[in-house]
Amino acid sequence: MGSKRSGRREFLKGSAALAGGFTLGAAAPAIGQTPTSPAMIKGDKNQIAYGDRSRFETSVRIPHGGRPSPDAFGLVFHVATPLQDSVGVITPSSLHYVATTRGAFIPDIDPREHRFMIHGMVDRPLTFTMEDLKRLPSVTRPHFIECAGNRTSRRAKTVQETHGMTSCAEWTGVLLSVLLKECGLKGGASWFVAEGAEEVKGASSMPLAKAMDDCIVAYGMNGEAVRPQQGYPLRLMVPGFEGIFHTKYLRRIKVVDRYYMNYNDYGHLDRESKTAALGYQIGPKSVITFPSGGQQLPGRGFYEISGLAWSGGGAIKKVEVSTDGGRRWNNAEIKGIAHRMAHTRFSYQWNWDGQETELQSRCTDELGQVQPSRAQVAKHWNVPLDPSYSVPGLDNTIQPWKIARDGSVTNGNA
Ligand SMILES: Nc1nc2c(c(=O)[nH]1)N[C@H]1C(S)=C(S)[C@@H](COP(=O)(O)O)O[C@H]1N2
Ligand SMILES: [Mo]
Repeated sequence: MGSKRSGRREFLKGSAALAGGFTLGAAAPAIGQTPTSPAMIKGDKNQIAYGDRSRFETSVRIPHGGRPSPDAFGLVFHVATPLQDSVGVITPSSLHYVATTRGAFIPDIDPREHRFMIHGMVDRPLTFTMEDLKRLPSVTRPHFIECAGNRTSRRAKTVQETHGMTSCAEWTGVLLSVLLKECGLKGGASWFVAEGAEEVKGASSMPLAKAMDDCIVAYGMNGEAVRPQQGYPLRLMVPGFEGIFHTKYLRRIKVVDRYYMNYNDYGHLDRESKTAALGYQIGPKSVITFPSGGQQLPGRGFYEISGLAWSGGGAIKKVEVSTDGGRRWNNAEIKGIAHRMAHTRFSYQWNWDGQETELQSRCTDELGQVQPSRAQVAKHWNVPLDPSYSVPGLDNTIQPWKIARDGSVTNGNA
């Protein structure tokens, strides 16, 4: 496949290998042609007050799993992020995936009225206003969220359909540990229950050790207030835990001494307190976003393969890419800083020879956990290899993308 990592100079020299006949480093306009001036975007008050993207950029979220959102009654169901068009690691707030347990109306909360209470096994139950919270020491950290609904599918055609139920934003707020220390924990306190303000409430049980480690009571997202669909005015961030635990519209945390069965916990991943907590953390996972399903390569030649990797176990340490269906693995380049429990962008320089092949990526996190193949996971759980069988728990298996000779890219699990 000749897909050894090529240096930049070598790549420029070999530009004859580029697809479509374009050349790099020779950007002068053809003789007699000067670049034309574009039409103007007319000044618009609203656009100036709160900016829009170019009308030529049309990437949007789509309903996940085929259920319309909003539905005929205005209920919001799951919608997925267009990862195929993503660059870098931050998902724009307007494209962040949305998941509501059982469908919900997005509550319209006045932040001046909102209260957040911590009670239960504490010395001093406390109620915070948004103003109170904003006076306290804050943290700002990039973190991904991922819904358990992000799983292998034969029907899915694009990376938006296979992996669009994960996004990464920069979150700002107060560490939950700071607030809990302010309340004072009673002896025997070992779990906590977080609850949202809307009808569905999104209540979940979580180990108190996680609360004292890195949970954030977040009011900020990507440089502004958390968006209503993401939990305005306040949400809980539980870095690396499955999406359902990141309680939106956070209004109450009760400190308790055991696992409580809530709406979210009931019938979810695991009903046993001992094993439930072990299933909360998302395993090492990665996916190639370009080239990915539904895209079309214009011809053989050079491509920068690009993708995202993340893990509930901490920072991504290594990403490998295979351009021959998993036979040989090559180290990918990690772009920028690999933050803990955050999407991490990787790339691999590839010369496509025009032959049919399959692309895959796999990552390793700072704990040394390696992303498994579908075959490994099927063997572990003793389920059929056929990807139409769902694996128990969270699914972090390797996603294969098939490249046909005509350059079309399709789901390797189909
Ligand atoms: N209050 C409340 N919190 C909630 C939910 C909800 O329906 N209500 N959905 C959960 C689920 S299933 C997921 S995957 C994440 C999704 O967060 P997002 O919608 O900001 O992407 O929020 C979780 N927190
Ligand atoms: Mo979810």
